[in-house]
Amino acid sequence: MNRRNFLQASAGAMALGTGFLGWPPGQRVAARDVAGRSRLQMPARLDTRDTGRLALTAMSGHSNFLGRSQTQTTGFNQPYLGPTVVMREGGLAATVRNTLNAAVTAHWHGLLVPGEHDGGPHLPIPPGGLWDPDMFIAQPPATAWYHTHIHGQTANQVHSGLAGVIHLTDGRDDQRGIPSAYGVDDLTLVLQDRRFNGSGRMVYDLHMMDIMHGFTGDTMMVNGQVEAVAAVPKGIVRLRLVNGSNARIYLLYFDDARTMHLIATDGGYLDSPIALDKVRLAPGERVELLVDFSTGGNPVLMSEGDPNQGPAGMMGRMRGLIDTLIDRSFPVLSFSRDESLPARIASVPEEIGGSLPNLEVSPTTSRHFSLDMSGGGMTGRGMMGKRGGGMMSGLAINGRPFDMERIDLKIAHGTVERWVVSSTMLSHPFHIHGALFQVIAENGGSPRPESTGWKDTVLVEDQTEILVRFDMPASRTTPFMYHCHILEHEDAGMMGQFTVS
Ligand SMILES: [Cu+2]
Repeated sequence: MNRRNFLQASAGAMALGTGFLGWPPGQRVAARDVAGRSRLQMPARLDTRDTGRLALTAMSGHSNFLGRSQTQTTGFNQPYLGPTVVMREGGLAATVRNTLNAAVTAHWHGLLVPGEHDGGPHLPIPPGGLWDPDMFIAQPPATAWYHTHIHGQTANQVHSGLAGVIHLTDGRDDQRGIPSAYGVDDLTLVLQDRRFNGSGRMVYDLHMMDIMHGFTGDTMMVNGQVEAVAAVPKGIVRLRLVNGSNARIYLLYFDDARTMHLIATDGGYLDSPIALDKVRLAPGERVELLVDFSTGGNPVLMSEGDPNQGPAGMMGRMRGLIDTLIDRSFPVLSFSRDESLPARIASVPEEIGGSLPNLEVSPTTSRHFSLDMSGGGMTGRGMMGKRGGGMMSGLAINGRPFDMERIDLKIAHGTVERWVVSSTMLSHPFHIHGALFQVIAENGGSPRPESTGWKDTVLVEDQTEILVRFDMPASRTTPFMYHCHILEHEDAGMMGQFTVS
């Protein structure tokens, strides 16, 4: 098949498979038409700073996402998703109860805590059970999140709603000159894409291609709301974006091309803002952006299509060509400027004062990680193997699918290691528990702006080189994980575990 034929064949396939290949025209939101749509709500806010205590309960409930029918969902302290937990440095006594009829965990994604407090797959909370880690938080301010992490069940449990956001703060944002009024000029935005059936019920129905490519939907939700409009003051607004999708990779931009000033990545603040036209956000990653809404109309935050989806995703380098043929972009969130909201901050500060990683101090050990989709891909024998529920046993790291009983690495406490992570076929967001890292190189070049700060998750397109600092201990009984944050890939075996001692 020559290139011309391939493009024609792909275009045909993409036009047919709108469910995951394109964005149905009916889903498009007119840029200026925000009247009559509901206002975006923030998650409830749970402030632990005075009490030093955090109480979460995993529960089931019903959610009516499209206003037509109920979906049975799960959440922490509410029917879907969980509260935004505000915390500061110091002691935090957490209590997590599970009222569901399946085991769950509470993994603190982005918090630097020991393995026994990490909430990984070795810390299941049984139905009716309780987990009460007595934690100590000591790290710079950051937007982190929490979600369930039962091996083999993470994808469907997170999809069902077991996730929430964490604001780790030092109370000094006024001095930094950045917005901090929750839900006014400091917006928390959990991005998730979902599918709905004909009666308006949210469905998680995995087909083989969903495991291969990761599950994506054709309907965008922000904080569990469909087509809501975010009201913003006519000034500088801080957007804390969390990619809580199972698999979708966003490339975000405003429809009127307004600048996004990147001020924080996974691990916290940058030293100074970076002005960007587009921001990429892979599953598990967080960014904080400052956006100036003092001028212009009611802009729409847009995303380009997911590079991993459809035939284009399998063809790697051909993606760009496909995107020139088919516009796969879609609206993520509409904004409406509201004169009644106080615009407290009028300009983007020149400095934020965060610390950039500098780990280039002759690391002791180099390791290579290959994120494998072995077995010959779509036609290979790995696809329908006997393990992993009969699907996709070919997903592995360095040829080995995840095994709860096997410790893959033993890492010396307090060291810095050089990890080289490579992907073939698809791009994979690589997450490490219990550590922050510095991205040294991406695809043979300098890291992209979104990768310049402290990170705990990075999208590996081809090859990514990172320096990782291991400051938190983890024992054999509660090791840390490293894995692909496409949740279907993680569940299917693209994960490993390590001790730090
Ligand atoms: Cu993956």
